[in-house]
Amino acid sequence: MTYEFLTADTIADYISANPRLAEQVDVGAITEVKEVGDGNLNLVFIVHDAHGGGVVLKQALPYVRLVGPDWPMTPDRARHEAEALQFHGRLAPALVPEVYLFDAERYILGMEDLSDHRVWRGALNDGLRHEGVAALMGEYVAAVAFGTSIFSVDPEEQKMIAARSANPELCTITEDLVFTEPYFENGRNSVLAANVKDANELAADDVMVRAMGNAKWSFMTHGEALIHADLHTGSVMVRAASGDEGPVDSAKAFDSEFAFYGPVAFDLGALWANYTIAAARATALGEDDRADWCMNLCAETWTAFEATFRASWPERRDARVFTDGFGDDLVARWHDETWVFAAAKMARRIVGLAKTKDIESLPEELREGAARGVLDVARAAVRERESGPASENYIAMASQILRATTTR
Ligand code: SR1
Ligand code: MG
Repeated sequence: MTYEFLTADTIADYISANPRLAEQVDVGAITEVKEVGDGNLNLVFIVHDAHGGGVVLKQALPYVRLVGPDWPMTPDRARHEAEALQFHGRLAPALVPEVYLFDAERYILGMEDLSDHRVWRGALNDGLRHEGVAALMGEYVAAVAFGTSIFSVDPEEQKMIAARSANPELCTITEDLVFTEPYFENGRNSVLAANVKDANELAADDVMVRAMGNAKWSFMTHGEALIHADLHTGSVMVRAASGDEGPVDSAKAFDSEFAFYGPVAFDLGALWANYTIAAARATALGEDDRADWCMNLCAETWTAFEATFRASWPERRDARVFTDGFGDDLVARWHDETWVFAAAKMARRIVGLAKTKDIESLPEELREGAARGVLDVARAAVRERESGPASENYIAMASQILRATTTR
């Protein structure tokens, strides 16, 4: 597959040739072209002009950037991202970046410049508290759950959209890296020597492996909604209303190239997992108060998700068998699945490929306990959800484990 890759030198010409982009940036007054792709897959450029204009250009490479050309990967993922952002943007315009252009020949997405925002994971790692983001992400997941599913879309049309949204290669990454490889080594796992025993115990945990079988089955077969499918804290941009932290006036989910029709709780579990990982970092650093704040994000996301979904429920297209009782069952099922998807997402970020800066940037002596804590929370989550699935139970359980395993 050959197509021309963007470079800092060719960006101005590319913008000039695309009127929708040229509306955002004055090409005659460009002051800065920065390559900022710190994800695992793509090239990302931010372009600024002297008048305060800006645009982001993201180009999918035909391989996984993290690994290189030895791992080929369809650049059609850029179309999935564009189409998901556009659909989600119609449902929750404030909660995703605006898309200006999708170039199907060069797999380039032109979108809103969010330079006045920052990536939430980075802010969390700097010890900052952005208030309200977790609730906004709960609202986003609920808007997607309701608005892209058969509760809002004509069922025949929904099937056509789901077919177009099938994203097999990206789903394979998740099926392998999230659900399988932490338990069946494929040459991509790694941990500190001090955590080898923890990783071996995880892989030998029959209860965990069985839970991962159930979760993977759900991921591979439950086409409930056009989910984001990679909704970690590195896929969220945040902007404080004033200063560096505090209440936010904007939060946006981006990087939705993994989007496909999948289980709603997968996105909720991804958020919970990454809140827990942020809490593990705070605990390791001796910041117990901030760890509690991070863990409480789980409740904020869930509460907002449930309230938003329930508020939409009376508007569903067909209430005949999708009764209020069914709606209650669905919400309860999603809460239960959130625990298990969170467990899957935590374990993979400790043991498998594509780890998190939250844990990896800790000094080794602290990283040992934080990694162990996250793995122990994952193994406890798949067991303890059966004893009472309230978010508060998860928070209490995880906080206690993270404190008990710290090596500070
Ligand atoms: C090979 S891609 C590795 C990971 O990066 C993305 O953010 C997804 O989480 C994926 O699993
Ligand atoms: Mg990503």
